[in-house]
Amino acid sequence: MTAPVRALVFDAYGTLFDPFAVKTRAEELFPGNGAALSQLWRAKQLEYSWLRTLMGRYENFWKITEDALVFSCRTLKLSCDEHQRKQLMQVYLTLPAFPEVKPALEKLSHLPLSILSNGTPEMLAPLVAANNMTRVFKNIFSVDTLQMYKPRPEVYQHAAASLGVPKEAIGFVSSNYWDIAGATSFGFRTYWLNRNSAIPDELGITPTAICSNLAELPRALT
Ligand code: LAC
Repeated sequence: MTAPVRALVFDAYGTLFDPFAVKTRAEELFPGNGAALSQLWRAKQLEYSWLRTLMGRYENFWKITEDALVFSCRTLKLSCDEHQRKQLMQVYLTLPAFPEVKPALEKLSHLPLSILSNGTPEMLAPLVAANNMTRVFKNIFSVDTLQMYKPRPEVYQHAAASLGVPKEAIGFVSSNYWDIAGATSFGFRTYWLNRNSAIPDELGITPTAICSNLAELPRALT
């Protein structure tokens, strides 16, 4: 029989908070390009996290997010001055939570809830505060402590060791399949939030359960 989940750890961007909310501001600044910019920006941000981890050349998530924005604007031939860049970066500090997130977390509050994110503490604290969730989370773990990004196993190990709970009793929740793959490979129980009916990557790794959004998680845990 599998042990019950004793703690829950959540990814932040894409799982709790919507990084594509930058699209509105991007569209205001660059009409007709909001969708393309927000998608390329997010894809490059993640690519830079993996590349820098592979090369052993860590820069924090704020820096690589800004670098990814510069690259994306140049690729799309958008002349983005420093003021516009700052405006877009600021949106990252106030991204909205997905609508079902807060009520679902309330239903899960009998368990210790933590965040484990690529974001720096300086990015995550205002984001959680902007969504009135400061008291919801027992811990906010950042990869910045380790200077390497997910899906390195050390990152998931850091959360498990800090919680003092065996990894097989920790439920890890992410909408990012690559993150779910890393957490499953490490040994967490994993819950993939597949909000957009995405196709799972062919990595030979299967999550413990799949939910279409966070509202389904309480049932998936029973
Ligand atoms: C995070 C990103 C990768 O919060 O979604 O870690």
